[in-house]
Amino acid sequence: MGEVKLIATTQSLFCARIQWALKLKGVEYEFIEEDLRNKSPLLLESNPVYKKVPVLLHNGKSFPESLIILEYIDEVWKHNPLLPQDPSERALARFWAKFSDEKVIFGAFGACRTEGEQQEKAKEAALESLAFLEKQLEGKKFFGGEELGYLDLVVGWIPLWLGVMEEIGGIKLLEEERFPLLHEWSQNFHQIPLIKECLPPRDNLLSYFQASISYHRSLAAKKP
Ligand SMILES: N[C@@H](CCC(=O)N[C@@H](CS)C(=O)NCC(=O)O)C(=O)O
Repeated sequence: MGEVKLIATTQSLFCARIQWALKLKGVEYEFIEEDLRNKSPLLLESNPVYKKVPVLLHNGKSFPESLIILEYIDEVWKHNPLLPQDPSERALARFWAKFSDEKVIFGAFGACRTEGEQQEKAKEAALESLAFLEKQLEGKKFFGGEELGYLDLVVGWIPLWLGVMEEIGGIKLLEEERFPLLHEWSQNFHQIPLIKECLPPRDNLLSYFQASISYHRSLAAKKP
């Protein structure tokens, strides 16, 4: 199937989902750690458009954008399918993945990095987005049904990354009483050995988000 390399950082939630997918498929790969403060020529050549990680290198080609990479992996290594086989379910899984990346991640980060009245507004919006995800779990163990699937990997940042953002932001979004299904899913997902294997140490994430949230708050404080 050819050599597989992943340009990534250990702290990135977008990169973790690719590692999980490769592990679920049993694909051997080389992890190339990128320094995002001093981007390597390899990253700049492999993803000249966005210059972001993750990038998957396979058979002389480079594939950026984590959702696209997940689909590519699923098409090349067909065993342990990630996306649903039914076209309508597949389309909906893609819809919720896009929603999660565009609304939930940035909504949650927005709620954690703001303060005061702005934070209240951002929190309301983030809670509304999380409620949509909660509904997707009704009657299911995983977003993919009985087995882990594409959408589980996409929202797999929630158990660790959201917890860290909440801690630094000083707010709680994923309350157990409000989101019982997401809460239970988070706990189950986090305990899966293959998932745990690729999680960055919590302390690293804490210092990473501490710096990022302090930076955003200082910018906001300077605004007239
Ligand atoms: N939509 C992209 C987002 C990737 C992304 O934002 N990666 C961050 C790391 S978490 C990055 O490379 N940032 C570097 C930069 O913005 O210059 C994906 O799904 O792959």
